[in-house]
Amino acid sequence: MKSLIKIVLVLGLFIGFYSCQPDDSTTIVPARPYDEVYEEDILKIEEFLDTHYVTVDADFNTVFTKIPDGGAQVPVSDMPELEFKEVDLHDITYKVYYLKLREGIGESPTRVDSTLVAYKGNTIYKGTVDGVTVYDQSVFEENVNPIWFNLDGVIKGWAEIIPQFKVGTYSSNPDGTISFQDFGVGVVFIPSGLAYFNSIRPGIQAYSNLVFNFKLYNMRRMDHDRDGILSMYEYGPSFDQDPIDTDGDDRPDYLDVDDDADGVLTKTERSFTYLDGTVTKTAYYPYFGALVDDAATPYDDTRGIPSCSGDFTTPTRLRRHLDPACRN
Ligand SMILES: [Ca+2]
Ligand SMILES: [Ca+2]
Ligand SMILES: [Ca+2]
Ligand SMILES: [Ca+2]
Repeated sequence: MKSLIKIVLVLGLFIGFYSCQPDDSTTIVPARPYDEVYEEDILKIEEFLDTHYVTVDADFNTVFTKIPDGGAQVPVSDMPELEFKEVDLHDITYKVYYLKLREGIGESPTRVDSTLVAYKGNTIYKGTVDGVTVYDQSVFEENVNPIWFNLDGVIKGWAEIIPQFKVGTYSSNPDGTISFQDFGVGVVFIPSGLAYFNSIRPGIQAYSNLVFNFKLYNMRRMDHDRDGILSMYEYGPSFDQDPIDTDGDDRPDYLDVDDDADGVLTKTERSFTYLDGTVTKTAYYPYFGALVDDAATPYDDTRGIPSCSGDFTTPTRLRRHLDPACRN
């Protein structure tokens, strides 16, 4: 199904940009052990998935409703769109469930990229009214118009699941609005340990499991340290591990302008000079060389950042900006 959503993009959409940042809390209560809380959280989440069905409208907005006694609705836990990702943190393997309502057709962000997302966040508090179990799905935050988020600055549950989706396409309209099509849409069920845990925030009690319906409209590759190497390449071999820190100064490579601490900026180490006629000019090797040489440039574009020994192509080579042995 092809959905067309028209959205007015206005300046100032950065309002609320940090609203999902975990260090933005107002109050905290004494921390309980993560494993003890997680045991309770995952029970509540799985019970919710077992006892509710979802309706999805034409714009992929979702409503979760408790299945009435004898109801024939399909519980979320039985939907083929339900997937989960295991996330290791706090010496726990968290299970993060998400509904992949539509994957999207474009690129996927990594957890060090920036994303343009519209979302609705609600809690799922379980309680009892007149002896009947109820689930309060209070909405604590909603952005119908998308806003940009750096995935390295949001709660862990987001950073892990948003990259499981892809962006779509977009086009400009004559009236200045932008239409997005075929973007990724999902719902994620985040245990409190991967959200705000013992922090109390507006509309969110301590130890709240959070549910987000999100639409991944667009993304931007980031280069945090502006050394010309995308953060996704500097992060390390796996986003399921901590980022690499070549020189061990507690600043990961993707935030470090001199990754090997040899006193020469990474940006300088990926530069080279070439002759343009009689004029010496400077250019920069990309992390990976181009597949095809561009005949318009006076150098070989298939070369990426070389190793000390002049290997320009082996994908696993130790690139020279990470090898202080190159300098002397
Ligand atoms: Ca960089
Ligand atoms: Ca470092
Ligand atoms: Ca760097
Ligand atoms: Ca260096």
